[in-house]
Amino acid sequence: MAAPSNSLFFLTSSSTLPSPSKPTTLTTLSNLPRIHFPPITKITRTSSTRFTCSAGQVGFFTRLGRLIKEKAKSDVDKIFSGFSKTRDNLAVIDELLLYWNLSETDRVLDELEEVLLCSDFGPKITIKIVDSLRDDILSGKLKSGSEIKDALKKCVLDLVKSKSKKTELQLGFRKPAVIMIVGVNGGGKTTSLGKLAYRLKNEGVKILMAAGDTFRAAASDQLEIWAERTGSQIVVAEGEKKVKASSVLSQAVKRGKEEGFDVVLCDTSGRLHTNYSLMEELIACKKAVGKVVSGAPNEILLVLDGTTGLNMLPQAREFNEVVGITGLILTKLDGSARGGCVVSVVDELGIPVKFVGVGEGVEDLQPFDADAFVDAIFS
Ligand SMILES: Nc1nc2c(ncn2[C@@H]2O[C@H](COP(=O)(O)OP(=O)(O)O)[C@@H](O)[C@H]2O)c(=O)[nH]1
Ligand SMILES: [Mg+2]
Repeated sequence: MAAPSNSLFFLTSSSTLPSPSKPTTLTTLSNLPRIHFPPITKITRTSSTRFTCSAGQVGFFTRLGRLIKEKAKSDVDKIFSGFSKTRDNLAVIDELLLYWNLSETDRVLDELEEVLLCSDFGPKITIKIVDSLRDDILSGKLKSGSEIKDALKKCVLDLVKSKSKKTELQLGFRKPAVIMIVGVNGGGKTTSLGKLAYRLKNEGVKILMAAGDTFRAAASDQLEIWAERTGSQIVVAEGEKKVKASSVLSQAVKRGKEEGFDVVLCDTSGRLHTNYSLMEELIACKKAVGKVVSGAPNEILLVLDGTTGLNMLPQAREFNEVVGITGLILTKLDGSARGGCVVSVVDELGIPVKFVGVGEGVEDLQPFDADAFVDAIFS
């Protein structure tokens, strides 16, 4: 059943406010009363990096995806500091290899194995890496500690790159592009959506947010804060009656289409991946947006909490089976010494990591770049 038309609000919280003292008006989807919205903090943008968009531009989304990824290269410092705990953990490898000599190959490789396991590279990847190093050492290809270290880095890089192609956002060619963010509760969906909005806004993209987490009462308030922070507009469910998440998303995408938004960012509710009704809801959401814009959602990004290490694997498999995941966002890697899970998750699932969350700040969602990642974890 469709949601009652008076239960959806379209909040205007854009940075185009005439003056911060004026209350922001609320545009409704129907004949709703006007409410006031607090003044919006303006987000400053550097005009030199702004990506201007005009309707009908050929390859708009392709260029946007590439641009966002290219920016990752200039943000290596963020990646570097974000992975500091993993790097500290892996620094033991340098000590191990400092006084390297051939007669101690077995002991050193055993210790290397332990270090990689502690950083959540996972048993499969760890064995793959260690076996490959052992072969090259015994065949005389690797003769020094520094050669072994370089081979280790190359091995990890090859693993990530071979399974994680298309790390740019794939947004199709129809406006609005629709991105659905899914994952278990507390993983960082809403925060990542907010940070992604910030990144896209900085490129001049017109964003509409959809508060699709209708399960938790406070969820849309949290998203509204992100809408204010990023000067985005948002569609939320309001009122006493429970509104279906799929209705909110479908209304938002309709609105996005009618009003020429470039991207609709859809938040969804989280619960455990084993929760049947959550999975049903996500399937309904996916169908609902696809009915409004053919090919939508263009991206279904699964948010995985990096601190859960290898426990994220069964979660990821379940979500992927049910809704088909197009990319991963690994969050909270700043707080975790287990950055190796990036490698195991990519290897196990063959789904590209598109972004990594390395902090709670608005700029702490970084496009994933395999080279920067390997340099950051093995300094
Ligand atoms: N340190 C850190 N905290 C994060 C990151 N991403 C999200 N969080 C925090 O994780 C908590 C849950 O995030 P939230 O977006 O509400 O998760 P959701 O339930 O999946 O929507 C919040 O306190 C966020 O600030 C990250 O990359 N690093
Ligand atoms: Mg949330």
